[in-house]
Amino acid sequence: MKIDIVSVFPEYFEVLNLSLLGKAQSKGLVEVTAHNLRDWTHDVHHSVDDTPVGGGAGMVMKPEVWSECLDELLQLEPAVIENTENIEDSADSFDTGDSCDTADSDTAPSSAGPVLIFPNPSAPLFTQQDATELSHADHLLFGCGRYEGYDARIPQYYRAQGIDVREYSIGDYVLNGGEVAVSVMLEAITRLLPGFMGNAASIVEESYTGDNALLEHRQYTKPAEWRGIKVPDVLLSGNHAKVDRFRRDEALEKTNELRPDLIEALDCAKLDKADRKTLMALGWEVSAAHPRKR
Ligand code: 6GU
Repeated sequence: MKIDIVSVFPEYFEVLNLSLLGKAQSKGLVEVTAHNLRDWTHDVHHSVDDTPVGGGAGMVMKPEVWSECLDELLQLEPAVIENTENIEDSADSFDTGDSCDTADSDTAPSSAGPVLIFPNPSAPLFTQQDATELSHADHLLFGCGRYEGYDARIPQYYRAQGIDVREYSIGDYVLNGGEVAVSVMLEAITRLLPGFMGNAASIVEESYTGDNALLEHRQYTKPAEWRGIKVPDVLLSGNHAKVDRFRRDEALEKTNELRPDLIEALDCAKLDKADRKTLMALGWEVSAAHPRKR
């Protein structure tokens, strides 16, 4: 997988040479290059931003600098779009991020060509499903915005050129720029690459993975008693079926308490009898397609 990152702080991404991603790079699994957006400026001040049209605080990243950079990295010729004003002006043109919620999206490559990704706090949330989908791409290009953001015509233009363009937020809080968000997304994506992690099974069992995503059960290691606190007896019983059931119930209980939205999203057809019993005891109705709170 080839990964390009464009930022006004490319040094920020030197951390990617450490740890697992560094190892994956030396193994040849991924090739990460961080570019400085200012390398595509022509003025003496190397300016990448300008004041917002329509007024307001802060600065907005200019489309011309980004397009010279992105054209080069995507190997596209400059073009002029037919139309122009307001093609994205209607409310229903916003990308809700739902377009890829198909059943087989876990395995389907997201697209044959490159995927262009802009971190944006006003975009759909980046999820495990997005990470899985993007882990199948062969070229990812991240564009880090700074200041108040980037000119909205940049994603619009590259979409019109047939590029798969995504905008994602990583959570409901404000960061100074896209750099941290990109490193979060990159870690979530690259750890899913075949050969990246030693133990592939540990990926499958994690939270937010698979068709029936639940928060994970608690974990314990030895000793069986530490500072007066015992590990639950059933985990020491050697009875695998009982251990599995205990962990599954704990996952259901924890998810019920902390993330009832994940319970509501479960597919009842994929729940076993014991799952249903536990959910019913927690106050859920499980006879429809998805659980509903009684
Ligand atoms: Cl993707 N960017 C910025 N600047 N802030 C964020 C974010 C992204 N996601 C959450 N907050």
